Amino acid sequence: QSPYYNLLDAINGRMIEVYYQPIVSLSTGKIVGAEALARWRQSDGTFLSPDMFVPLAEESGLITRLTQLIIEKAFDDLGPWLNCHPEQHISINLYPDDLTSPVLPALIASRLQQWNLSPSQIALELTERSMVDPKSSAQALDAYRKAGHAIYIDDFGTGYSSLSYLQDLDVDLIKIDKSFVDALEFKHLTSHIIGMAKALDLAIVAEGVETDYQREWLNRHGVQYGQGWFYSKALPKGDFINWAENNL
Ligand code: G
Ligand code: G
Ligand code: MN
Ligand code: NA
Repeated sequence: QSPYYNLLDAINGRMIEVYYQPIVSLSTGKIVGAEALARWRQSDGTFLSPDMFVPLAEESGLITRLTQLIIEKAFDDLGPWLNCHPEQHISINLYPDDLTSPVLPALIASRLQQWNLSPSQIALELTERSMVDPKSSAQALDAYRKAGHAIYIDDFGTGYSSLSYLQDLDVDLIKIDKSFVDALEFKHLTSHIIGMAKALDLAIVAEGVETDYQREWLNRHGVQYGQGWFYSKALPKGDFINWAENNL
């Protein structure tokens, strides 16, 4: 069977699972939300990383069905927990094709209503790649923002697009890519990214925080939030709720 049909079967069979990686305040260590991350469990029990199947989903036109499944599972998993914690949010990764789908905003709105949640409890992550053609994204992003969702720019600093989209589009937050957090020789560049975000009044999440040194440096330089193995890996629903309840 071809990889396409394997993926189609996995989506139809709802065999893609969602893990949640906490996003925390760097100054207090307390949880502010989580990112939903797809995991494809194979028949031998191992997980296939999204890097292996999201590109296939994009090329083969399955991405929006995958995103829809992730959104449905995220609400099934964490709807009750989000209802108990109105200040917490979940961020969902969207790809360029997702932005033209009328299905996704309707799905999010109906699930928010079902669980009596605020739109601010769902944030949307877009990679800089989605900003290569800002005009085609602008309408969808505006609609999501008007509906009350925050827009995050994912993998910030690794894209190929001009940064002018930051002026033109209403973005709320940038996620500084892990490569900047990893590499000490990029410190100079990283402090400029932080300065630019501040000038544009954007909040910042640092990705891939693995050490207390990184946490301390980022916090001292004004980065508000972090995500990474220093705090927690992405966790399945039960383990995530457990972690979150201990870090509220
Ligand atoms: O899960 P992992 O840590 O390996 O994530 C790798 C990348 O795959 C993430 O940075 C994210 O951009 C992408 N990714 C993870 N989950 C999803 C998802 O549910 N949908 C989409 N479109 N991309 C995802
Ligand atoms: O594409 P996106 O950056 O949204 O997803 C985050 C990715 O980075 C996930 O695949 C996640 O498993 C991975 N990740 C998150 N935190 C860490 C970390 O501290 N160290 C490493 N090596 N990878 C991480
Ligand atoms: Mn992401
Ligand atoms: Na990222």
